[in-house]
Amino acid sequence: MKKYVWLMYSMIAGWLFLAQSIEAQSKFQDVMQQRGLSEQDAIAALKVYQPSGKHDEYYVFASGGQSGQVLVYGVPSMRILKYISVFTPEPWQGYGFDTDSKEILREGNVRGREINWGDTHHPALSETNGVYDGQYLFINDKANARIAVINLKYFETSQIVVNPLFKSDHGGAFVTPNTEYILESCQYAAPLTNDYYPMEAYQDTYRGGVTFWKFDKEKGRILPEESFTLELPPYMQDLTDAGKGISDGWGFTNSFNSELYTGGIEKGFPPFEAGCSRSDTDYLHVYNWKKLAELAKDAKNVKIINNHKVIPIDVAVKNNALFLIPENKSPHGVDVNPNGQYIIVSGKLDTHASVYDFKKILQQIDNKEFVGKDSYGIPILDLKKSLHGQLELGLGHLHNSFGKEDGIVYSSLYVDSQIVKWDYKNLKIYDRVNIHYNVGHLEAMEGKSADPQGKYLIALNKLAIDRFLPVGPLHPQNNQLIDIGDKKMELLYDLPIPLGEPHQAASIRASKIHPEVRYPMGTNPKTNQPHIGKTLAGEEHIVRKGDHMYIYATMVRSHINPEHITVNKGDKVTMYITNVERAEDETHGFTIDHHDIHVSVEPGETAQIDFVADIEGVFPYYCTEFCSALHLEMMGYFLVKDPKKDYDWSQKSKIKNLSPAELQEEYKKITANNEATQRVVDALFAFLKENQASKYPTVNNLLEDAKDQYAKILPEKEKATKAYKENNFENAILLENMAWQYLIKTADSAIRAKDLLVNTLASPKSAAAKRGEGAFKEGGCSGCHVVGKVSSGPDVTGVLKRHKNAEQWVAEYVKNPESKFQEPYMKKLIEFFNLKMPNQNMNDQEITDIIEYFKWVDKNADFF
Ligand code: K7E
Ligand code: CUA
Repeated sequence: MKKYVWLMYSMIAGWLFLAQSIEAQSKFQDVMQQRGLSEQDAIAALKVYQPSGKHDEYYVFASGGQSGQVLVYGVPSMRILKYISVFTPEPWQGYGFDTDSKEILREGNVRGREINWGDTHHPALSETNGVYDGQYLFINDKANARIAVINLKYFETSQIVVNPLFKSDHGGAFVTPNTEYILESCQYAAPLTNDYYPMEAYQDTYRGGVTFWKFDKEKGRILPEESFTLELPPYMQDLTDAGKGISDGWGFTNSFNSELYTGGIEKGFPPFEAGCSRSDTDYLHVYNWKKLAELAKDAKNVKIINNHKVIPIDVAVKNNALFLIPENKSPHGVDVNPNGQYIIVSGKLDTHASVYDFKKILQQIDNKEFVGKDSYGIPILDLKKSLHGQLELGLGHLHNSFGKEDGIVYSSLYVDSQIVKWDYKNLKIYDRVNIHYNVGHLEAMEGKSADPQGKYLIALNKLAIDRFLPVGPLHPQNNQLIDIGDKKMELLYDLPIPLGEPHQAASIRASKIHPEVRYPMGTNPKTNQPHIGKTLAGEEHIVRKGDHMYIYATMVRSHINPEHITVNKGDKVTMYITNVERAEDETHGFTIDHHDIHVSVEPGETAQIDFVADIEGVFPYYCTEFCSALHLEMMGYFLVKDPKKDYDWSQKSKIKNLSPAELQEEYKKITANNEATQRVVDALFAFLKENQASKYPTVNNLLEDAKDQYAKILPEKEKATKAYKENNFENAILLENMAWQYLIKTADSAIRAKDLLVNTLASPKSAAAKRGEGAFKEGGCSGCHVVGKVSSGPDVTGVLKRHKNAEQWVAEYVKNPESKFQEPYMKKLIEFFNLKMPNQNMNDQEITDIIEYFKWVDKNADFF
């Protein structure tokens, strides 16, 4: 049995037949029965369930389809973690509502037109030597031919580039092995200029192509001025992949209209779908991007269209940088295998997958061995001579993703609604699994990198039909998790995607992603640079320059500074808001009512909003994240007055004043209350100091935050005392009240720091337990037993709870294992693990110590 399934079995086994777990066993079966779960369901549940607080092993970045966003979820739990806003405004994150993110969104304007959505298809992770490096994510917008860059340090979109030539794209984003270039191939051919040409001019003036966007990893930016495009015939280029390993330097793009068909259903012509699939073959485009990049440097090799360098077809051909190979009719995905030798083209309209061998392709190119030229003069290689082989997989083969073992690939069958596991070297099918329903892309973990991880696979299904509670005619899509860790694939879990059609996903080990938890104080997250409006606590101010008001504001639990902003009707308003928190996850949101404004300000971030105060009135503004117990009080007033008007009002209502004696009474009450709170805070600080909280960065951030708040108490108290001495009891009370607020904020952060610290620190081991741990490890026990895990022997956690008179039982067992082998429970264990525990010749002291160690393990079981 493979390790994974076996581990699950042993966990279930733990429930089912470990001694003294009869109660648990019946509980387990009760739940299964009540919920109508089969044993297979229960195993699947155990494989995906993550207990609260446990993190997933993989990140999956799925395109958000028509939402123009990127979806982030964890595997195996399939818990959704984030929607990254890319081509579409997203109010929670303030994307498209604050000035800096609007700037990025507006970089994506096409020919001056604001575009506020995208059709995202293919996310790609940045690579170093063909392996994912966890730094950047790229994604295309098919509808408007754009590429976006997402910085994985902050999970924020940092750049959008518009293709200057293509009207739509599909073969993007795909990266070269060191992310030198991001490849974007055209989909629907059109004139590369922005001019009109009639459909009859299709063959002469419509073109496709591949754009090579130069990427600067240091800066995290695409450099449009160093980017270029290879012109291609109007064959409707589809998907693309960059070569790697032995095919590094080359790129591959398939297509589906070698017929150059132009449709015209309304004129009585057969529709596109018929005309584009008439011929038996289409073309796989093969090009040498390294050579093209060299060519693009010389002005004589390029023509400039829309301010962008284009290498014409004939220049590429003359320089032996562009070739065609026939491929079975109307194929779809093209995927280069991990070492770069094989290129798999999916059949789509043909039941066969075609495996091309790059060595064979290169040999023909080197020998100038061509079967002819297409009508644009591009040399054509022989299909048979280029193929390693073909294999019949089934109907509607769309995409491929590589497994961990050499030669293993998983493919999606759209029409058959299946995933097939097969061997592209030996051309053999190993397994099939039915999915629900109509799968497009699929993603085995890191399955498109040079270092695939296998283990899990996501099927990105188009249809969900009956999978979920009905929500009207528009259904969610369905991403299904499949266990591929064993010989047989096994469907585990359904994740409804209520957002758009997530064509493709890219996955990566969680250990490779290192996002920041806060910004350096005053950062503009869109540029990663200090913001011009950076404002620290104490620096808040408002300045007028002509009719332009500049507001430098801060947010911190639980106030916004300033709290009153008065402007004239018609004033331009620029507001800079800095979240001066240092604590993790202390985000504040900001809105001014009736102004279509919302920003999210993360700790350390400075956000900017710009608007015109064009309506008169009183507009509350407030924090939109429930950030502390005093969150509702985190507000202020934006007042817009008309300078031409007189505002007439007189004070009629009066607040009833308290007598001095009553005020003094209230003052006493609040100071007594503050002293009591102070004692709580002192105890918290003492605990944190005693347990060296400052040694743990995350705990320390919270502690620093608590200290920040704490430092504000004394000045308030001094002012309060002074006011009291001056018999200004009213103010003294207000100031003590402010001191109390800071005490509460201090306590809030300190309590969180304490909880975290307690969780971080398991209880210390006694001397005996320490010796026991040594004996356990050196005595050979750890060869079979791993604390917190079933390995080749059972988990020792809980061993003292599993047996009657457990300490004595364990002592006897370690001393003389043989003596217990006949016990029914032990018989089962031996049968299950297929192992008998050997006698390690421990002495009595060692055995006593080991039992002490086990006690410590049990006590701290939560930390393992
Ligand atoms: Cu097959 Cu756009 Cu990659 Cu959808 S594409 S499925
Ligand atoms: Cu800040 Cu609510």
